[in-house]
Amino acid sequence: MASYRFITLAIVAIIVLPTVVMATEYIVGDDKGWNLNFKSQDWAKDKVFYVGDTLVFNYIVGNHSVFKVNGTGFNDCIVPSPELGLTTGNDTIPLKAPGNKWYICGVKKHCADHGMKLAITVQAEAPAVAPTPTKSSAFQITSSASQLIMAAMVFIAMIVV
Ligand SMILES: *[C@@H]1O[C@H](CO)[C@@H](O)[C@H](O)[C@H]1NC(C)=O
Ligand SMILES: *[C@@H]1O[C@H](CO)[C@@H](O)[C@H](O)[C@H]1NC(C)=O
Ligand SMILES: *[C@@H]1O[C@H](CO)[C@@H](O)[C@H](O)[C@H]1NC(C)=O
Ligand SMILES: [Cu+2]
Repeated sequence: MASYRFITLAIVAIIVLPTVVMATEYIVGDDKGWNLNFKSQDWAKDKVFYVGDTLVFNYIVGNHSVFKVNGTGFNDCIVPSPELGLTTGNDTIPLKAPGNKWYICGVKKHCADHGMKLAITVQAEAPAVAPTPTKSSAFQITSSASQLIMAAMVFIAMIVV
């Protein structure tokens, strides 16, 4: 009975986990955090951001801040009014919509003089099963149908257990 329950949980995990694991939390600047001489291009270049991911800006409270701006604000380092800024030192920003996003530091001339600016492009939601160009739509239908059948089997198994 116990092992049956374990198998059921394992099957649930196999179905559910891939969609959960896809959401990534990105620490901006990694170990160095959101700091002077942040190398925006270096940090972002190998990353693909998807809707559902989050950005975390880590820094010493008071030393920096985070403002979401538009492309003009990014290029010209235009800091919006202070109440629009994030200042907790651990600012978590969920990426809710696809498109270009721009963030700058609002402290002194950190944006203009120290490169404290970040531009990223957020892609639409990451597919649970990575699509390949060769996959036919028929296969995709088959694949989602088999997922449905598996989900139904798990549901039945759980009732039985
Ligand atoms: C934070 O700001 C304070 C005051 O300006 C400064 O003394 C300190 O060195 C800064 N810390 C870091 C890690 O930059
Ligand atoms: C960018 O943001 C600034 C300040 O919020 C605003 O005045 C300006 O019109 C915006 N520019 C564009 C192209 O949206
Ligand atoms: C930063 O915030 C996240 C949630 O927004 C939390 O999980 C995490 O523990 C916080 N880290 C610190 C160092 O406060
Ligand atoms: Cu700063």
